[in-house]
Amino acid sequence: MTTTMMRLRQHLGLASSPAIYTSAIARLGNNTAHHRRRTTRPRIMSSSASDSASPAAPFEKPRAVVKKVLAESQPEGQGATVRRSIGRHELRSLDPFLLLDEFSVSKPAGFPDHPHRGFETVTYMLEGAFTHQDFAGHKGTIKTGDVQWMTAGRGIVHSEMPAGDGVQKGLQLWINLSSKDKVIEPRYQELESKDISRAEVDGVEARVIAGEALGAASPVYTRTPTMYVDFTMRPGSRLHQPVPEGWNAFVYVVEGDGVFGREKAAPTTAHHCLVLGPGDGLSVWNRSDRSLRFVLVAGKPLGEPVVQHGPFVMNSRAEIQQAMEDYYYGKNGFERASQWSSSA
Ligand code: FJE
Ligand code: FE
Repeated sequence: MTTTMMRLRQHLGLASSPAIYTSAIARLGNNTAHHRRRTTRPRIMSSSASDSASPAAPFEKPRAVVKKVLAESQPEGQGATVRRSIGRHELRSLDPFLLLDEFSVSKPAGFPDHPHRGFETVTYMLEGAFTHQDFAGHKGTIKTGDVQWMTAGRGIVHSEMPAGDGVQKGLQLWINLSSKDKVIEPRYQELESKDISRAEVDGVEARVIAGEALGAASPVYTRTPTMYVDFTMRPGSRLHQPVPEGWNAFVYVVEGDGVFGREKAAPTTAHHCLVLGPGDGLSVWNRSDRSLRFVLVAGKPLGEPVVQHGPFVMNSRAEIQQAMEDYYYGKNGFERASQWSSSA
């Protein structure tokens, strides 16, 4: 069977093996959601964990946790395991976010050749290394603490495979693109760990992947306005972090346990995703005796219809049909797809 044939069969759900695309479509499902447009009033406020003169939270409208979801492990890719939070049944999508996977992968498992169109993937390595290769010759390895911000735009075909021995861990976030950005040329923004802006205030460390926190700012350009911060809080510390009003926001706990939103709330442990309600900032307390590590992610909702078919995310069924056809025939951004296969 030719590669193109296999591709079509896979997309139609006819593939025998390897079945990465079929499983993607089956698991990620067809997700049609209509979102109301909202007005957004992003605000940049000065922020400091030492801002503790007043016992009350320094926000007019502190954000509370409105939903808590445990990211349970599930198979994905080829022999890989992910803990999916955003994108799972209970948390279909949180405009503009489509998916958050905490992946944990050892060779020879991984995510072999697959396409993307219409959104961005942000891969943040927590432990170990991953090698990516795409159909345009872009190749690299990201290691612990590094970030790859990939704007798939009109089309990318790539592989993402573990590079080291043992378990390689990280987070992969999918951010939707607005209709006008779904057809742009693909682009990468890569940050090595040492180049990620960081700040430390009163026992709270922030690594800023996008946006700003504790006075540190990220150089990443976010086409869909996004804030993404990795916080580590020492025992006994607290944090008051502004989050732009009108943006959808969530927390994913990586390690330890913490109290989020309300001082009297029950602590949340690792692998839980917390959806935050409306407001202008988030307060967090670490009352445990070990470090708390979590990511805080917020984004300006696009307010556009979302039609998802596995690794293609567009605004309508017709556009999904077009994406599958383009991928199959190698058109409109997928020209190199038919010739290429990764060396991994
Ligand atoms: C996949 C489409 C995909 N979660 N976490 C379909 F894009 C993928 C995929 C990933 C992925 C990759 C990494 Cl490095 C981390 C991920 C899904 O590549 F697995 C399917 N089935
Ligand atoms: Fe991918």
